[in-house]
Amino acid sequence: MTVEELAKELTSGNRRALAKAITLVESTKSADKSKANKLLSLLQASRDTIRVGISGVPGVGKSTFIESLGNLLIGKGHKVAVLAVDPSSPTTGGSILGDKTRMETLSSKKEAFIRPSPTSGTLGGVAKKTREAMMLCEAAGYDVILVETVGVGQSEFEVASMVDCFLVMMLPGGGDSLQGIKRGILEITDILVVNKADGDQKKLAEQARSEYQNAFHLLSPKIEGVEVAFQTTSALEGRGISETWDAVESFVNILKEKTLFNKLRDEQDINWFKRLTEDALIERLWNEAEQKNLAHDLMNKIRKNEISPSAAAAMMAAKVNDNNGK
Ligand SMILES: Nc1nc2c(ncn2[C@@H]2O[C@H](COP(=O)(O)OP(=O)(O)O)[C@@H](O)[C@H]2O)c(=O)[nH]1
Ligand SMILES: [Mg+2]
Repeated sequence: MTVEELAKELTSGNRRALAKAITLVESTKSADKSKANKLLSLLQASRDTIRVGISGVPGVGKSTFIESLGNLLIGKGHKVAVLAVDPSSPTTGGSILGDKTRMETLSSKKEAFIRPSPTSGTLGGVAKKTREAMMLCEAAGYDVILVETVGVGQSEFEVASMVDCFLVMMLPGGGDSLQGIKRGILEITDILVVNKADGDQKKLAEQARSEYQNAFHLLSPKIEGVEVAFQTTSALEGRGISETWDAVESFVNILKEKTLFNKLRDEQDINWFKRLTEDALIERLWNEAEQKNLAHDLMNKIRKNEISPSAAAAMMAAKVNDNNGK
């Protein structure tokens, strides 16, 4: 299939073409990279979509929540794509594989597309593919993109920087719930959900929610005039899901009213462009033959205390400048 044919199939909503296209952009082969770029240039990704990041520790109920939310959204006439960013399982293809059993009804629906985490190494790599995958899903007509990510390492910050609305799921932790919250997370949260508000834990969940709410009052808002929403849910029993979606929609509507929605996406695109450019330059920096040799020599000298790191860096930079002048 040519890239043009793939683009056409994808735009017509063919899910297999979409899956194939994502595999293409995930590929690290250089022939595939140029095909992938061509494909992306042929596609028109709509901005009339909602991108939601869903984060939380493993076991908090993200996949169960997405199953419930996804079905609700399909009922409302949306087409839903679920992508996973899980740096903790680079070789198994992400925990979402196991999660597919938790998304059984959703994964069987033709209005849903579920994609496990890409297998490529580093987090930056994983998240990079996720941005491209998101665009492909949008070009294929999916208008709600849910990105599931584990609350481990940098992944949630990466995901927060590529979505319109960032939802953080918490367990009903009782009195010490605030200690469990990760540094920096409060600042990137748009909606906070305390899940598993059922059975014995219902009261605890309510209590945790109000504790979080109080803690957030002490912070200046992420966006002026936009308040964080707080919700308790039982993903298992399907309660609070609809209210949570209402909160997402009203968050997005406020962004649009304030003409921040497009600005936010523009900024994200520009930051992404910078990141990709930097990555490409760094790749060249360490891999171009002459520079590689010099770097190797300098590292040996540093080990033997024959040169200081800063002097070595100056020499390296001079070499790069020379090469660029050629
Ligand atoms: N009691 C209760 N259990 C839940 C709820 N949501 C998820 N679970 C259970 O918690 C476990 C982890 O759920 P999962 O969706 O895989 O969590 P994830 O790792 O965050 O994706 C599963 O056994 C779920 O059945 C909930 O709202 N209430
Ligand atoms: Mg999961």
